[in-house]
Amino acid sequence: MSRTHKVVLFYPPYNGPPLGAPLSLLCLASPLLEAGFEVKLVDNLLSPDYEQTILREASDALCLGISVLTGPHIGAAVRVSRAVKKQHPKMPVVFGGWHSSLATEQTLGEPFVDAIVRGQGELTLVELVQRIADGRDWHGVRGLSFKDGSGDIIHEPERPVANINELPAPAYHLADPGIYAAASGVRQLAYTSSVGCPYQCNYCTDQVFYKRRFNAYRVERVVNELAELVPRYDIAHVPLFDSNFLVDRKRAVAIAKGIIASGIRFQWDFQTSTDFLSLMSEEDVRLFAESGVRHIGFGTESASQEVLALMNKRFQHVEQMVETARKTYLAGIHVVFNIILGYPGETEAHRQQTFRIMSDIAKEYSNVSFSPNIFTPYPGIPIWPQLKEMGVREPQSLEEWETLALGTNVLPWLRGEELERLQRGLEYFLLNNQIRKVTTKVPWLRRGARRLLGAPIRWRIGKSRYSFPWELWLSRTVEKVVTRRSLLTGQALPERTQEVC
Ligand code: B12
Ligand code: SF4
Repeated sequence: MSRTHKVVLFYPPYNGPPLGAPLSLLCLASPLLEAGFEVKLVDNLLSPDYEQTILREASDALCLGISVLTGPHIGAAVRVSRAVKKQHPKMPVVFGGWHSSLATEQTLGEPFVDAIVRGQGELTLVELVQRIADGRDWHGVRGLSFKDGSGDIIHEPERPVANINELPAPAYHLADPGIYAAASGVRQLAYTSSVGCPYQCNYCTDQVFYKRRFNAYRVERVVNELAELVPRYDIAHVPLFDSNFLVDRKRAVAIAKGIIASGIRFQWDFQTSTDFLSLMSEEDVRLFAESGVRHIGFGTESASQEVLALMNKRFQHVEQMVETARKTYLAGIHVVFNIILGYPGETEAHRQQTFRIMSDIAKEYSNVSFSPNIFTPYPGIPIWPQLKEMGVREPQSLEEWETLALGTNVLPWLRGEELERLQRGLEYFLLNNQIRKVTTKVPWLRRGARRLLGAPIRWRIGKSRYSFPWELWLSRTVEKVVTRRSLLTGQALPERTQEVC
């Protein structure tokens, strides 16, 4: 039996906006605290010298747990694990989270990783830590993969996904929202009201973790927790991390009504699919706005029904995108349609169709913005077998996955001229939407500028003619001048240059 009770949990730095304290670690901390362990949370925002902090804290800890997403997380996770192993060779290093759960064998092949908690981590980690504290071996811990004494890799059977209502609330008290506010400028608190999505999109791994089961907190729990947390930490904004918030529309509306009835005011946002929102009444969508929803993200991905079928997104139709745009417009909610470009099987004609239809939607409904990305295959996505047949090389080591940033082009069908045409088309699509947004805000510019700039751009997109791109050169020059002026004067950039489009 060990005399120490401390567990160190580390959230590595990533590329992206600070979204509040890492929810994964706060969820993992709660059952550990309930079981009597002490938890030291290390996040680079709270501890910029995270490596030194971890080395110091690890000297009297039971184990180090690290949360790992594919991409930049991996670099710091590897560096810190190596340093810990060098200084404290007996200290178990446990990886968890999406990347290690989806590329378990490869990750565990690294000498500095002792165990991986696969999937939902709360119950598995507490059982493992208990075993470490008691000096017992790790065989039989469901959901765990580990190296035994002889270095063999053991995969214990899966642990069934727990009903999240039976799990304790995240340990928000471990992370001061004030420090995150200093980094992001907003007092925000990340919250998950559900996990799991019933769909099986071919590029998404939600199904691997949560088995297509929508597993959600009851309405009262969500409303009571938010009504307690928001004033306690003086929170202005709550981003929901649910995979698809509107799977149970009745529950979602009841949450909005509960928030209104609580009298607590804050902004919140969520992500979902257009098939669900388009089925809601205008009145219910307005209720979201009234309860504080300012923004909703949608994985629309393409406006070509053929590409949507290739993605196994047959549940989604263009009419639903239009209906979603209309209802959110009436409610005054800003929406972002994510777009995936370069998906295997997508042709230039499909792409043009997407640009055209999406532009038409944004023309009609000014609350719509777009976030386009080039298809990036992450570990464990269902389409990997076909991708390999098409010549996509799967990264062969943990560190190779680190450089797989979003949009990195590793797609054999999207090279050279084809890729250049895609990028040009995308730039024109974004420029067209930016012009529309700017000219809508300045009425006297509206007709003239749209005719002068918008018409040739629409022609180019429609015909896929991208030679001598003078409009792009002009826009880049304007952007440079505005950015330079902002750097010189310290004035904030105008909204339009910061937006995606
Ligand atoms: C919020 C979020 C982010 C945020 C997280 C920031 C923050 N401060 O929390 C940021 C911006 C970093 C992010 C980035 C990316 N993300 Co993201 N993200 C999410 C999202 C919406 C929620 C994650 C979350 O907090 N969930 C709630 C917590 C409680 O769950 P959890 O994190 O899964 O943690 C549980 C388990 O994983 C496990 N666990 C996690 N860590 C650990 C550690 C240990 C030691 C143990 C034992 C267990 C364990 O236990 C936890 C409790 O059950 C998920 C989708 C989803 N619904 O989960 C996608 C998701 C995780 N992201 C995804 C992707 C694709 C990305 C990006 C690669 C995409 C991109 N835009 O570049 C980047 C990668 C990082 C980068 N670019 O630097 C994929 C997974 C990809 C992958 N293979 O890693 C997901 C699943 C979306 C999807 N359906 O495809 N993301
Ligand atoms: S709808 Fe979204 S969360 Fe659900 S499977 Fe598709 S991409 Fe994943």
